[in-house]
Amino acid sequence: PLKMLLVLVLGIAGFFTGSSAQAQTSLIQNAPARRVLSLNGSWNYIIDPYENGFYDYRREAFDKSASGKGGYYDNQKPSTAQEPELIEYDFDHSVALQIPGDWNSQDPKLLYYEGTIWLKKSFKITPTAGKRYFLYFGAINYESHIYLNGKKLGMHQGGFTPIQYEVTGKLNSSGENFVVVKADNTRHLDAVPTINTDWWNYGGITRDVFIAEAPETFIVDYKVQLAKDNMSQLAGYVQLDGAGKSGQAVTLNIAEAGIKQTLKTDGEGRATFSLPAKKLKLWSPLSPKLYAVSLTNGTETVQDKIGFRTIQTRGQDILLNGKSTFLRGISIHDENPLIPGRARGEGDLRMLLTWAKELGCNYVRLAHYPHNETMLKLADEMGLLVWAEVPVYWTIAWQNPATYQNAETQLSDLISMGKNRASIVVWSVGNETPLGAPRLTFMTNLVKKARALDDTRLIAAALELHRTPDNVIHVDDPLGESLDLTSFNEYAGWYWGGKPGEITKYTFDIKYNKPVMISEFGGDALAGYHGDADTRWSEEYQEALYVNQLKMLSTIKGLRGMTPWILADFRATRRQHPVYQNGFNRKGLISSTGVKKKAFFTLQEYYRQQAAKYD
Ligand code: GCB
Repeated sequence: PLKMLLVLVLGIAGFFTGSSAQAQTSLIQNAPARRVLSLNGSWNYIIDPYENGFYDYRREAFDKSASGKGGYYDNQKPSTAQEPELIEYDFDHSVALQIPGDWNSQDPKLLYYEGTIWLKKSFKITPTAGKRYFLYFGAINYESHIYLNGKKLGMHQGGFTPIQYEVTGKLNSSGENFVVVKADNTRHLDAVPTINTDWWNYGGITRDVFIAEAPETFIVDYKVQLAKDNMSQLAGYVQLDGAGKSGQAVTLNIAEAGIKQTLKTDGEGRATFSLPAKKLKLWSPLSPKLYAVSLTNGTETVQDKIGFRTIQTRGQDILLNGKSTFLRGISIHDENPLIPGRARGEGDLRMLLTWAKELGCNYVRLAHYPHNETMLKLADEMGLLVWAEVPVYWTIAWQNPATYQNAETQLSDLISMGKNRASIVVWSVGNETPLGAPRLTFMTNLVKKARALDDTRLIAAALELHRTPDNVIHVDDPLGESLDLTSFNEYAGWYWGGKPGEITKYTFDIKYNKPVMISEFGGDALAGYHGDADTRWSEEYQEALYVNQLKMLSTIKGLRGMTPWILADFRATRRQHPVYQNGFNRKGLISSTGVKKKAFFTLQEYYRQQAAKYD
């Protein structure tokens, strides 16, 4: 009975935290590459801190009332009758936000806003009989209620993963349609992330929005990758959705590799495959070879560009395509420091990765939450390995089953979105989570989930360390047992350990015989502020910190990579120093005006040497 109760509780929790009440088609693989109508652009908005557009004056939700009407999602207009109704909002005469884009960076009065904003977009589409339609949002932070033509599609929680609703039969055949989103970025103790983070709580529709069209039975999902640790075997599956999904022929074609195979779906609409692929040119940062891959199901063809590589560990080595490698990385937030605000699309994202390439990187840590799907594709194209992460950050509500379910859903959606990207080599299940039994259970379950969903990549988490008076840094978090890498954040010379010149006295005691990857180190510097190596906030201090960190870290035998914190300055409310910070975490190697600080060149030189050794 206890077990049954647990199942029930988890079931209910899933119901409340999941995408929506309606049964969901799994996320459409490579959705942006389907036949789409973009809904990017101007969206009219209404700021609604009291949620007047959602609750009536007795605080009953309009969308739970018998008629389901009364909320702003009705997008009502005054009638032309003699005595028009009172309507106290009007989207069409309201100002607009540009989507994709957070609201904080588009209107000064919204910089610190946390709460509800309603967004509305009218659009024309004439649905074709026999086609299916899906409304797709790359991300909305944090909780969203989505309505099409006044009818609710669902509710979603989680600010960094795609949201998708089938709208077949719900589009007006007249062609005139509107979608209304209630986006609410209020922070909650039991949410993922929780109320306390070191990044800005950007709200709104921060990634692309579109309607995707598909045939009645269509290719909803696929995985085309190398088999685990096998450089000459392709393995994966194709999944159809729709009434005709079973017993269908689907053709996988990788013309350049001479691969053409017709697969037959089973009763569940799934065809798994395992094929020899002898002469593939493997993907690597030095040679980011992508193959045009197409999947054809009747009249439907889905195209992708996919790279093939293996990643594994052997003792303390990280093997990329069987060869030992050193991960020359940098941590990155999904933020364009020049706006400053969430990166809004390919241009912003390409700028960030171009900076990483200039630094000499072959690797990036996309912290601390899932980044834009476009970012993952650019990493494939530009030749950068990726650490991808979920926002299980600091003090999560470890004991709350709904919180776990939420984290697991975000992890599953991330893996679903990224599984065909050769660039992604690490799934990270969290960052700097405090030791304790409930946390260990929570995190271990996420590790198991990640492995069950994808056994071809490495699993990691950014751990913490502790020190003893003999100047030894110990890394022995029990979670490390189940991870493939030993990764930890280490802030000697900034939060502890004295001045940069003093930190080389530390030595390391690392429990696990696994590759060591320093997931963070660094310190703030205000670009253009100069002093000596002991003057905190100066470029010289940060430079000395990097010089001595690299010296200290080189004593770690199993050191196989690092992602210092961080590529560029970013907004953070914790960073209040009025002279040096001004609401920015200044640990960037590049300033919020795009200027490279001295430490950029220190790390660049070190990476030049590492590349000479390993590449
Ligand atoms: C950390 C966190 C990161 C912070 C950074 C800092 O350990 O993982 O999110 O921004 O330190 O600057 O303190």
